[in-house]
Amino acid sequence: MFAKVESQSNGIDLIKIDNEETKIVFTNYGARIVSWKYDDNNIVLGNVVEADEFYEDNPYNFGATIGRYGGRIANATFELDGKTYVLDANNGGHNLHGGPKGIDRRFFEYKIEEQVGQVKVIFSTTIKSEDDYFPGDIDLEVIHTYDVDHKWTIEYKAVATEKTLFNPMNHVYFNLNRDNNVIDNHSISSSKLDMYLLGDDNIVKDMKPLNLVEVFNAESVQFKDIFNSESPVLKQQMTQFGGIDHPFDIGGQEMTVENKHFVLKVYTDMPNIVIYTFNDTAGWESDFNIYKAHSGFTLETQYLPNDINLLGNDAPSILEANQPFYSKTSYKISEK
Ligand code: G6D
Repeated sequence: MFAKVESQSNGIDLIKIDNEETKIVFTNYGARIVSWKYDDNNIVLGNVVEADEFYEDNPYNFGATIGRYGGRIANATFELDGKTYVLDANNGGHNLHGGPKGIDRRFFEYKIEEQVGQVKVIFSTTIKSEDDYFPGDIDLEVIHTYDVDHKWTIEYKAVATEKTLFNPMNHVYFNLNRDNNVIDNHSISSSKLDMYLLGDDNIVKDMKPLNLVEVFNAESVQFKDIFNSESPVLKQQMTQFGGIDHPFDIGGQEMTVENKHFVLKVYTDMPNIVIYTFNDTAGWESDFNIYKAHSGFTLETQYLPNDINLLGNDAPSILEANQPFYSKTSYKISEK
């Protein structure tokens, strides 16, 4: 395995890692994954940056590191230790993806370590309170590791100067279809498939998720079964949001997504996974926008979005000052 770096004229570096039948590309712009290929099959979306041209500022956050808080914070406000914090509202009235100055659009420092059987790219940056209005600054390392087993691992290491919220994630979109057709034929399985329902504006309604294993009486569920379900609750949610944009409790640390060609395993120490089936693809006027609804799906490992307003002092995203934060998620691709 080896890595090579290609620098573009605009400050974007492409870090290309070759592992024979699979190849993966990261960039310093948003510490993103840019491309992941199994032979000539694209596993992830958004690889237009492969050409030596500006990475179009797309609203979908392809492959970007998102933070300091990945999901929505309702009404862009929260209370911590009796103090109210008001954030930028960049999604309706809500704060999404860490706000307009989230880390997805910044250039990270990085170094590459080539080790036996794996390559590590260690990205680092500092998130400043003055940029996003959360309390405290955070020193952050995002470590992307690719190994001989075709496994991509993301580790987050962080320390904050003050008690704050921290809930990072990666916004990669997958599509395992060789023809890149819509992902309706993919199935998901896990020891639990509990789906948190959304109220208006994509905010989690309550702490009572819908058990999909029970709804479908099956441990493996295809996306199209969810999209077309006759269950009144699911039908309402699918009609309102055009597909899945929901947090899941997967009941453990492992989830599988597959189609007839590939198996994608996700391993995470985060309690929730937000699955977004790319429901709204029309909002970006660009020649690069070749996407139709359900062209891909995300597996955003994180704490429950808006946990601070749902759970208050018990919100797991609360990070104490000077306490090291660590989290790890891996995605492993294999051919059937
Ligand atoms: C996130 O949950 C959100 C979606 O609603 C949004 O449209 C997307 O990012 C771009 O997954």
